[in-house]
Amino acid sequence: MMTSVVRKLALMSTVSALSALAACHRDPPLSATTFELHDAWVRATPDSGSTTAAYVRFVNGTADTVWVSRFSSDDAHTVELHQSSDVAGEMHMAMLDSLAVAPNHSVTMRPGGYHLMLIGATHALVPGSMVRIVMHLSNGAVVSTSARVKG
Ligand SMILES: [Cu+2]
Repeated sequence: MMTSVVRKLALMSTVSALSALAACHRDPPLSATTFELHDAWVRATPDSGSTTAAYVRFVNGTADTVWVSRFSSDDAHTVELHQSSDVAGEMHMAMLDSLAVAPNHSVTMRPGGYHLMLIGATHALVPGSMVRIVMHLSNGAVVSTSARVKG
């Protein structure tokens, strides 16, 4: 699902310090029977920029793989799904079309791994405020989460 758009992480000041690569996090079977969004947070926008990253933990308690795609927010012009990776010692970001969450598994976005890029924030995202992020699931549902802005 990786697109041809690959950008050098060094160009993104908000995430240039990241180094760890996060992979799909495989959990033991969950008791939940639904698809849930947890622990969403956004890094505050830098003083001189309107681009930042957001992180969400996706918990798929259903019996089917769920693909998450088409992210948006009223607080940013564009929301893209990205994956950071280490390519020959250099950190890169790739834009993805969708994120697959296997049945009874979770995927945790974190610095250095999967993340959402909020591009063109419509206002400064200051610590303590909340950013609503909307996304579409492959089962047809449209879900959202409120992400807390952290400094
Ligand atoms: Cu990114």
